[in-house]
Order: sequence, then C-alpha cells, then structure tokens
Amino acid sequence: MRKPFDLSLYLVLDPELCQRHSMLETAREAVAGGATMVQVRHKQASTAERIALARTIKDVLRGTTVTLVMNDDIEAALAAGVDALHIGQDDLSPALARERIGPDMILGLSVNSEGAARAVDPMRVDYVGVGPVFATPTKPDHAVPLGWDGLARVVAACPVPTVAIGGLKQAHASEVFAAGADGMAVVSAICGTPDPRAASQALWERICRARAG
Ligand code: TZP
Ligand code: MG
Repeated sequence: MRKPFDLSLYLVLDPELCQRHSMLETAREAVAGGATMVQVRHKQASTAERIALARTIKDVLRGTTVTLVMNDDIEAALAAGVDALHIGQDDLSPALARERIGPDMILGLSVNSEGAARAVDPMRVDYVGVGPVFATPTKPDHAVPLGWDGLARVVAACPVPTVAIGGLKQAHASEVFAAGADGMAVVSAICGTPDPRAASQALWERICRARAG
C-alpha cells in the first residue's frame, strides 16, 4: 500500500541554492515551517552520495507525515527506502519505473503539456508535477513556461493530483490553487533564503489562506 501524501508545500532541494544551510538543515527547517514533501534533487552527486543524503533526511523526517522523494535515481530511491520516486519525461518510462519500484513506492512524473497530462496512467503514476509556470534560473533547461492559463489547462487534463512548479513564490499561492493544483513546489523560495523555516511558514500561511478562498 502506498502511504498517503500531501502535495501542499513541496520542497525540492537544490545543492547550489542551499549554501547558507546544508540540504539537511534546509529540509529540517522547512519541515518545521510546514513543508509537506521533500525531494532530494542532486544532479551532480553519485548514487552513493544520494543514498547517504536521503538516509540522513529520512532520520530527520522520522515521526512526521512528510513524504521523502528521490529525483530520477531508482537505485538510490530503493536503497535509501524513500517514500517516493520522481521522474521526468526524459527519464525511464513510468511503466518501467513502476515495475522496478514495486507497488508501494509513490511515483511522481513531470509534465509540461496537455498531451503529456492526458497520457498519464493513474494506475502507475500517483501525482504529477506541472511546470514550469514561469521561467526560472533554477532549471536553465526548462520547457516553455505555461503561465496561469496553461497551468489550469494541464491540471484539468491530469487524472491524478498535481503540484505546480517553476518560479513560484509566496505571492503566487492563490493563483496556484485557483488553477486547480493541489500544491506548490518550490526550490529558490525556500533553499537559499536566509531563514528556510520562516520562508516555509510564510508559504504555508499563504497556502492555507488560498485554500480557504
Ligand atoms: N522543474 C521545473 S521548474 C523547476 C523544476 C525542478 C525548478 C523550479 O525552481 P524555482 O526556484 O522554484 O523556480
Ligand atoms: Mg529527471
């Protein structure tokens, strides 16, 4: 059985932006501030390094309901025993990923178009990351930004819960939820800020307000 998960405030860790605080410290502080999911996204690291980092974050998350996600690396996801794997359109197929991770690990997939959203198989994929909403220097090779209308269209075409990503800041919470997404994913709005706990708290408050309408 897959664990329940909450996409509301999804932190994606980036080693280059996490310089004032380590990735571990950023995760700890963000969770204290309200983050509901934490993704290890460390493109330059080896599988062994990703496993070690995920294990230390897993210790920090013990006793919470926060979902720990590994980006791309199936081997690291399995070895570290994380809750979820997140893959992109250019990674292995969701069918193959599901086969390798088994029935119990949550599987997330990035999509950038209505076509890709419609192609999502809800038997295999548990949630979708939709973006980028805006251009962002955090991911220089990102696809064409969707904007708010594009986000709403892609979200509407998705058969599973969605989390919006790409250039999102506190002030965007109401538009994210108005577009129908179930959560917002951020990198720079938490990583690299002087106080990741305060940044997460501020985002969390905006999200609660946005949800309340
Ligand atoms: N995928 C699409 S945009 C993005 C990823 C990982 C980066 C988002 O970073 P930021 O700093 O929240 O704009
Ligand atoms: Mg990927």
